[in-house]
Amino acid sequence: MQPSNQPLPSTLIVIPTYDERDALPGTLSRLRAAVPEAHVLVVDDSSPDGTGKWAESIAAQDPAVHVLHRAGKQGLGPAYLAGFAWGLERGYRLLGEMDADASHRPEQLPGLLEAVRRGADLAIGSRWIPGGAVHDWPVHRLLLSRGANLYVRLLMGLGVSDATAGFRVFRAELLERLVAEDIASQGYCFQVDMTRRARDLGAVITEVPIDFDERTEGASKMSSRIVREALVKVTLWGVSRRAQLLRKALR
Ligand SMILES: Nc1nc2c(ncn2[C@@H]2O[C@H](COP(=O)(O)OP(=O)(O)OP(=O)(O)O)[C@@H](O)[C@H]2O)c(=O)[nH]1
Ligand SMILES: [Mg+2]
Repeated sequence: MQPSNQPLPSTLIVIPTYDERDALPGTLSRLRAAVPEAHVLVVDDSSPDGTGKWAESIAAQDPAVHVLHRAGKQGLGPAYLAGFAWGLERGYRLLGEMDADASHRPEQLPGLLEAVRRGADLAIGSRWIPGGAVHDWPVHRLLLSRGANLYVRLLMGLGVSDATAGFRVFRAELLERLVAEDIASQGYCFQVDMTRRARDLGAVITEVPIDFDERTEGASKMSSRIVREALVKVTLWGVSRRAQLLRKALR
């Protein structure tokens, strides 16, 4: 995609962290180099390994870096919602999200920002469209992600190939409407939840191909609880959507 040469509207990238002391420094410096005009908000859930303290020391030197501390580990969804509310209150017009573990390449963020500047309300960095790729993932993770996305697609018909992706940019107008809703999803399914709600609001959703790298530092926070939550919620959302469509057809 060709850059449009327009100045970037005020942009905030939200990075949720829990015990990412080893991974965050590399991600943050790559992000600041790749998109220097964007501000960054680290949302840390009182990481025992001192991630929040370290981020605070960077924020003290770099006015583009901010830190939001939360009382304890409360899940990805609530961390994102708190970060988005923080950014919307301060008037940022483009709000992005990415993982701390460099699975999302900061150098590919400009492509997502560009998609929103060109008209999308939500740009999703997608592993599962042509041009997208996953590097060095073990087979069980590949199967889990592909299987989850297939399940979401069959059940929910979102029209999105990578509904669980956590590399995204939202236009503030859309995000304002989304955070006003009652979103209780905690883990992976938070991403699916935001996608289905955006779709229901009539948002323009664009997928941009990305490379996804397996984390090389720190440990995954994925758990069987997170997978279970996603399975139950996606099934409920899918069944209730099908019932809605059926009721409409029978009317
Ligand atoms: N603030 C906050 N951040 C979290 C929480 N759980 C996960 N994160 C962060 O969310 C991002 C994604 O978590 P990961 O552990 O990388 O999950 P994942 O990408 O699904 O799993 P891997 O691919 O195995 O790394 C990382 O930046 C984590 O530090 C949480 O409860 N609170
Ligand atoms: Mg990860």
